[in-house]
Order: sequence, then structure tokens, then C-alpha cells
Amino acid sequence: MKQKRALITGLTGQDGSYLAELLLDKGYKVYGMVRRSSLERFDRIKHLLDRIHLVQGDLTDQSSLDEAVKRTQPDEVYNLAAQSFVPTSWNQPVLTGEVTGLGVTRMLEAVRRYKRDAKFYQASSSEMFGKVHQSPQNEQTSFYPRSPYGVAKVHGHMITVNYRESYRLFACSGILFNHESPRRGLEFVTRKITYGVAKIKLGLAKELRLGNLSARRDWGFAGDYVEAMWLMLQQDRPDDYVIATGESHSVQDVVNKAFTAAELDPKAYVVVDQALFRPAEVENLIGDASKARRVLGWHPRTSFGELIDTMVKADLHYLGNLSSPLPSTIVGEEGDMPSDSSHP
Ligand code: NAP
Ligand code: G4F
Repeated sequence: MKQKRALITGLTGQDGSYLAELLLDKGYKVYGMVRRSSLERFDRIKHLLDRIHLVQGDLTDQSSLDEAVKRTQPDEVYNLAAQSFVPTSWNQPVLTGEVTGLGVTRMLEAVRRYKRDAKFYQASSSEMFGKVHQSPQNEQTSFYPRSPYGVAKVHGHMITVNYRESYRLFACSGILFNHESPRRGLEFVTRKITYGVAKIKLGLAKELRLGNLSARRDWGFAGDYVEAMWLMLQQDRPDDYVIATGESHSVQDVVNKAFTAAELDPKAYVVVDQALFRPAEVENLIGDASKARRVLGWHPRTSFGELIDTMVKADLHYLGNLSSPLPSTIVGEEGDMPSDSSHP
């Protein structure tokens, strides 16, 4: 049987790395799109580099996307690339619209022009529900995004639906709720907490500054969620699916779980910093993935407790084995963020 080819945008990100592993295990020839930067950002995929094929491209540059699709002739395209950090989307709203919104249109155009029969996956987001109209949220719930990122994702979602209907492309959107792992970026709240806990435990930090502790999310494990992406493209017809655990927890719950895993008392270390609150917050997300369960046979395998425990252990292991001092920090809109991007 002919070896299937997959093209992943956002290969160097959290989900790109897990999806590449899954597709390689399934025998795919995997092409990954990477953009040029002055420093290589291959931390998450260094263990895969001898098995994947890199193609250069950027979601803001149509010709590079056309060329990537023309050259690789993929059977499946997974569009995971995005400016994905919500606070940055207030700071760089136009860039976020270009990459996270219009970038999807550019990718769909490349597929339509150069590999029309390729199956296309779009990384939609529960951030589209924003100020929620119903709970739990499912595929019928209306959108009310609360950030430039959420607005851009609504564009990406709707243009995917539109290309499916206009051109009969096999185009699917996965509306994924928050999913985390030891490879999560250090700026997102779960990893900020588990990394911060590990630093405190090892005597490398004295406090952890956080914003809104009462916000609630439906958090799952990224490794479980990339399987749902693949399953969507194995169906007979294209459709959209919510992917979630169906459980919601507060940021305070993550704090409690992570500090307990390291046998520390959060009250002694957590500082609430008003500067870390968002101009408009998404207060409460909880997903209803019953369609994915019914049609795809997908269900999450990792519990909230296991996820946070694993992340704390991984960060303790990583920081405990560092041979050089921690890198200096830069001040970002979410406070002091380590400038390294270390991924166990
Ligand atoms: P991530 O770790 O932030 O990765 C984002 C990826 O996009 C990186 O590989 C990044 O490349 C790439 N990228 C950024 N700008 C680009 C551009 N202009 N051209 C080409 N590539 C670009 O995100 P993730 O957590 O893996 O999420 C994957 C996708 O799912 C994103 O679209 C995200 O918005 C969406 N999503 C995520 C979640 C979640 O909870 N994780 C939930 C719902 C939806 P560099 O390494 O070069 O920066
Ligand atoms: O971890 P977060 O930054 O993730 P957020 O904003 O929910 O977005 C993530 O999930 C989306 C899916 O719903 C993706 F589409 C998106 O790409 C990204 O992966 O923040 C979660 C919550 C927020 O309510 C925030 O206000 O945590 C709260 N929070 C409290 N203190 C904090 C902090 N968030 C961050 N990043 N840093 C804090 O210090």
C-alpha cells in the first residue's frame, strides 16, 4: 500500500510534536513546516529530526504555502500553526489576525490550488465560545470571542466551513478545549504553575505571580487530543467536532494540585498580581464531546490529576538536571517569563 503523506504546520509547537510522533508511528511520511528564525526552535522535535522532512514556510506568506503543498503533495494537511497566546493577541492584534485568521485562508487556498483532494484539519479553539451562551459547549453553541485571538480563530473556523461548502474540500475543524503537557509553552498557566512549583521546590524561586485564579477551563492532555485530529480525517465525510474532557477546574485547582504534588503549601508562595488579569476574560469553559465519542470513538485517557502530577514531575526532573544556570528573564505582558523554551 502507498505510504500516506502528511503536512503539519506548527510542527515545532506542542501539538505539532505529539501529532508528528503519532503519524510516524502510523507509518506516514511526515512533512513539517517551520519558519525561519535566528535561533532554531527544535526543542520539542529534536528526537524526531532524523525521521521527518522539514519544509520552510510562514502562514503570512502565500507563495511559501503554495510551494510547500505543491512539493509535498500531502494526503492530509494539519494546520496547527498560529499565534496561540491569548494575551499577546491584545499586544499584536494585527499580526494575530494575519497568522491565526487569514493564515487559514492562505493554507486552504494552497490546498485548493495544488492538492484539492487532500484532507484538511483546522485547529479551532474553545476560545471562540468566549462569553459562553450555554454550558457545556458543543458544536451548536454560538460564538462570542473575547480576545483578538478568539476573533481570529472564528475567522479560521468559518473559512474552513466555507471552503468545505464552496469547493467541496474535505475540510474539518476540531474545536479543541485547553490541552497541556510537559511540552506546553512556559507562558500558559498550567506550565507556568508546574514550572514555578519546581523552581520553588528546588530553591530557584521564592514566589509565583499569577492573575485570575477563579477562571475555569476544561483541561486535557495534548497527547490524547492529537489522536482526535487524526480520527477526524479518517472519516467518510468532513465535519466539525468538539474535543474536551467534560470536566472544568479553576486555576486555583491547578495551583492546589501542583503545590500538593511537590509537598508545598501554595499560600506561602502564590501572589495575585492585577497586572496579569486580562482586559476581557473567558471565565468558564467546559466542553461536551459526545459527538466525538459517538462518531469518532474518541475519549480522553488522562485525568486532570494525572496531567498536573506528570507536568510537575517532568519540570522537577528537567530543572533538577540542569547543568547551567537558569537563563535570564524578560518582562512580558504576563509578567516575568523565562526566555528559554525548555521542553522535557
Ligand atoms: P504552540 O505550541 O504555540 O505552537 C504554535 C506553532 O505555530 C509553532 O510551531 C509556531 O512556530 C507556529 N507558528 C506561529 N506563527 C507562525 C507563522 N507565522 N507561520 C508558520 N508557523 C507559525 O501551539 P499549540 O498549543 O501546539 O496549539 C496548536 C494549535 O492549536 C494552534 O493553532 C492553537 O491556536 C490551537 N489550539 C490550541 C489549544 C491548546 O490548548 N493547546 C486549544 C485549542 C486550539 P515557532 O515554533 O516558530 O514559533
Ligand atoms: O493558560 P492560558 O494562557 O490559556 P487560554 O487563554 O485559555 O488559551 C489557551 O487555550 C485555548 C483553548 O481554549 C487555546 F485556543 C489557546 O491557544 C491557548 O492554548 O490561560 C488560562 C486561564 C485564563 O483565564 C487566564 O486569565 O488562566 C488564567 N490565568 C491566571 N493567571 C493565567 C495566569 N494565564 C496565564 N497565561 N498566566 C497567568 O499568570
